[in-house]
Amino acid sequence: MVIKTFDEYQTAYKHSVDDPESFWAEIAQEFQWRKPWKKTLQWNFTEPSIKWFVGGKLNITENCLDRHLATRGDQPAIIWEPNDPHEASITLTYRMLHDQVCRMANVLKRNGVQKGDRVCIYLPMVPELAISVLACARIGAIHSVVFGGFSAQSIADRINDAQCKLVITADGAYRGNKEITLKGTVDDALIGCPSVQRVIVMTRTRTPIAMFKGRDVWMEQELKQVTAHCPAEEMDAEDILFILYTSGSTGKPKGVVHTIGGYMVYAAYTFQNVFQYKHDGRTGPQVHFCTADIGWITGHSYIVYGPLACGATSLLFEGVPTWPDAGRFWDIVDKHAVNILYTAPTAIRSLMSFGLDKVKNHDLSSLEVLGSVGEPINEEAWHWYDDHIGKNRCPIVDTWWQTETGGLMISPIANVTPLKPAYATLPLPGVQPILVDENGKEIEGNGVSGNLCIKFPWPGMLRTTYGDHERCKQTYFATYPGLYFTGDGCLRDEDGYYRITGRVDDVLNVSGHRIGTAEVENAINMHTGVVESAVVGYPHDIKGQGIYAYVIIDQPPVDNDTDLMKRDILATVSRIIGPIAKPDKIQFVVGLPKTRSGKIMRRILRKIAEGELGNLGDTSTLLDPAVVEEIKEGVV
Ligand code: 6R9
Repeated sequence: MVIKTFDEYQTAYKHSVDDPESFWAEIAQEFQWRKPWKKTLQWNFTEPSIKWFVGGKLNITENCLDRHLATRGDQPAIIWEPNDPHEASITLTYRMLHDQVCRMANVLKRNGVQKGDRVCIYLPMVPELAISVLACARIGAIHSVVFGGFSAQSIADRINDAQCKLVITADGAYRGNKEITLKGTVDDALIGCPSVQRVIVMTRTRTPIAMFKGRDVWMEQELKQVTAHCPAEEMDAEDILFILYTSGSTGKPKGVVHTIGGYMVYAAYTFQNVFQYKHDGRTGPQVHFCTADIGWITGHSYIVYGPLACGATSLLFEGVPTWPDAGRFWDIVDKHAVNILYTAPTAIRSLMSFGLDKVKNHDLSSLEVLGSVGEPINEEAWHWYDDHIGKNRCPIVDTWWQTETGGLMISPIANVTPLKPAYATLPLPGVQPILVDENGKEIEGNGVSGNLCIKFPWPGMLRTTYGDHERCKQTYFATYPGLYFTGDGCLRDEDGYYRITGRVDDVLNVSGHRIGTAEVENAINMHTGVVESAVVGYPHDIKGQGIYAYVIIDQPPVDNDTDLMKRDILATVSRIIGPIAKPDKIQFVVGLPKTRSGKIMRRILRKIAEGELGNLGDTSTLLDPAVVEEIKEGVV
């Protein structure tokens, strides 16, 4: 399944388009199935209904763990680097990881979790997070990991949507010089979550927390009660592996559903090929360091499932890139002889701003492949990454994909695909992109741009949105009938290379995090005294996009303290969604530019936020063009 040359890529790509079923069947055969599948693919994009490896039976943890024991039981599976560089790092071999996953799986069973039950995981980036995820998969429970930066309200919404029975959390988390409460936040969330019967709590920060009798148990004590023997549950290829919530242009975040067989094959295939992972690297099995949090899809696919399905060594880092100083990533690369570094443009831009001093004095010679994900990478950041981190000898794979796609979609293959800075380059085998205009008409040829859609299923794609299939259909398959719509704009240059230009819907990408403008507006509108708000993105040097909020209030703030009121609004957004959704700028306005039919003209607000005051385009259809002048005067 490994592509080694550009010719092989072209051959594989052609095969994957001419005969997708035989292409993916060949790859899937390399995994361990309890029962073979009867039909490779059944699909339509209308309902939509997508099934891969129909009738096949397997357990993904047998593929990620058991399968490797004979050949690489003593090889590191996970290397954990703690937040504090003075705390010892931990290495878990495949044998140790297998043992711990089985124990945790038995703890889940002991606490009433059965096949098909949903488990919410709200943990810091510690080995127990990966172990908990795999423990769910071991017994056929469905995990829903919630990123540690989300608020109690966001946790509650996600728990209720999926009707989770159990929550796994920790007393607290370390992030840089901060200590964050997790259990307290979960306690707040659970006031409104009747489905939760049990909370398993691990100790990380040893901060005092409430433990409620009959509901809360200590992970450490539970683990003492079980053995390391836990046979894997036999699962159907199309059983749900996990739910992961993500923001869209409307309403609350939706639970993207991935199923076991297709997701596994796709995560592993893309991992192996794009990063060209080597078991026989210069110093043994390569060390793969993906800096994402497991709370996002990147962590699911390229810290946990992809690397482990391939028997790789995956590094899991608890902390942040800028603590104790902005050299932390380089310190980790040096310390653990990292070979593959996969991070986000926002991290690169942030580290760039600290200058080269923090890069010097670190030996980065172990690096062989660099990756980028989460948002478009600008050329300046691309070159800095190439020059100063890769020393012009490591290919950069700019990987475009989404929570919904499960794995990488448009990306170079390291040392195979000729690169072009800031381009995600070419579709991977099995991926059939198509650009369409506003009316859904295909834009053919090269040197064109349009809305990016995918016209044929790939094994890692989402199957539904949890509990609301109609929403899945409307969001992804109704805009352009017969196509999966990504929400991204894209250009295809004269060489047929793809460059993703950013979202064309009302989704923001702030430091690589997806945030819906409607979500932020709803949170702002919950604040006392706010009448209405409109949120748009604007270019931000480090974050990629910043959040600009225009807010109408019903009366002057108490004591006329507008600054305090802005901070109160930020506190409200933090409470409702989490700190990651806090606007960077708030402007109080007396009105919003609306059309006669009452629609906010975001185009104008976007231009103003971008500072393009002289170039607002046609404002004649506005109900009250005077508000625009007023807004322009009050720009922050
Ligand atoms: C994996 C992940 C998905 C959105 C996607 C797009 C943006 C991701 C990108 C990229 C340009 C890249 N995006 N990778 N844009 N170049 N290499 O990030 O998933 O959190 O669901 O975000 O991120 O806009 O639609 P997710």
